[in-house]
Amino acid sequence: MKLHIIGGFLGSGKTTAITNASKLLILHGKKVAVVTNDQGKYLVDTSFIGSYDIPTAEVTNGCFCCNFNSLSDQVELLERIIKPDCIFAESVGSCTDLVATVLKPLQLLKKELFDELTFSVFVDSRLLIDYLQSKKMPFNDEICYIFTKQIEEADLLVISKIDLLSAEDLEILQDLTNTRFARKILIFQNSLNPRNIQNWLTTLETLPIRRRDSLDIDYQIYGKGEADLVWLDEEVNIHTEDQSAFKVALLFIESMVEEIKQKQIPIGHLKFLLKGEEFSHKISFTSILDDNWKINLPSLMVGDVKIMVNSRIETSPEVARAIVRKGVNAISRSGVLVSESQEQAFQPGFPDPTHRITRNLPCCDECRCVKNLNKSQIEACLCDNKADESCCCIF
Ligand SMILES: Nc1nc2c(ncn2[C@@H]2O[C@H](COP(=O)(O)OP(=O)(O)OP(=O)(O)O)[C@@H](O)[C@H]2O)c(=O)[nH]1
Ligand SMILES: [Mg+2]
Repeated sequence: MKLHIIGGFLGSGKTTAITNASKLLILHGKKVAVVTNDQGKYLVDTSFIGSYDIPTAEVTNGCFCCNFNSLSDQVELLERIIKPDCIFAESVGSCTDLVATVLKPLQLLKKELFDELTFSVFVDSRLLIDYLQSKKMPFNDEICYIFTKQIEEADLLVISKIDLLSAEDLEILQDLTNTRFARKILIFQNSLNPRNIQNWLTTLETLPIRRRDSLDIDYQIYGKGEADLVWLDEEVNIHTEDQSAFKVALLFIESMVEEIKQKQIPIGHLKFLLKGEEFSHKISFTSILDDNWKINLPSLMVGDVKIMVNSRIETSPEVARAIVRKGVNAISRSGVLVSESQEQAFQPGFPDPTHRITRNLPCCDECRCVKNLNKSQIEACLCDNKADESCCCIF
């Protein structure tokens, strides 16, 4: 089984790429499963991926690194029940230092779980071009620190949403990234395009073996950046007498978004899943707001809609709660029955990884010669300590 760990900033396109890759693999007769992960309890991503009948498991209430055992338990569970050819595991978008806290511990302590372990980091091309051109970023310095550290530890950097860049900007970005990230493998991707998704999957199949370096990272800055992005979880049920519940749900979203805009609160990711008996729609807002978000939505005539809200915005839990109140008040009128449940708004705790491995792993753990790699694959291994006597792959 191949285990693909997917990191990268909030809203960078991880779930979109995983879902579309899973659909493609299933079409080709493969068995796939996904592990989702977030700070709260009720995850939009799990419901969204599950709506395509892709088997999922969750690591909730914290990131993979602080819940390493839960991650490995979920992978084991999926392996036992589904026997997938591959598992995608999507980490929290505000999480970094995954090489030291997830990849290396998996390689050292759980190597029996998988045959191959890959690591992709996603980044929104529009944020990346601003960052590389030293333009003002939409978040505070500590949050930007997480963004840069995620990019730094990537061995495969997937530069997503290139369809939203002009041809000229794409060319500039390609030049900038080729110079700045000469040692990384780069993919420029529109995750809505199956050919681009196939290219990512092919790259994952053929990644060269290389040593992964743990980050040199300041956890005080990282912890502050993580805490500054408040987590909000909410479920709103709307019932209308006149089949207008979908329209009312859009009004609720619009009101929340307008309030966030007015207060100039930076958005990491604000996502809504609208569910009814026969439909499920995900609506996302990221740091670069799309004012035309309603254009491609259907106008459904239904009496009941359940809205799941997950958000990471740069504000306090009190302000986040007040924004939801505003949304609820905007739709509360006669003929509309609104009920809420599961509201949670909090600042994520300080990152406290289960394991943190900073040293280089012995060659056999890096290049997995224990799994009978052939001679040329082992020779291609870039490990410093290939000649370590404790290593089983010396010739
Ligand atoms: N046009 C375009 N939109 C994309 C692409 N990739 C993702 N999106 C959109 O970007 C938004 C965020 O995508 P997600 O896949 O949910 O992002 P994520 O990284 O999983 O976000 P978190 O789980 O919150 O960290 C959604 O509206 C997607 O439809 C892309 O390549 N092109
Ligand atoms: Mg996601």
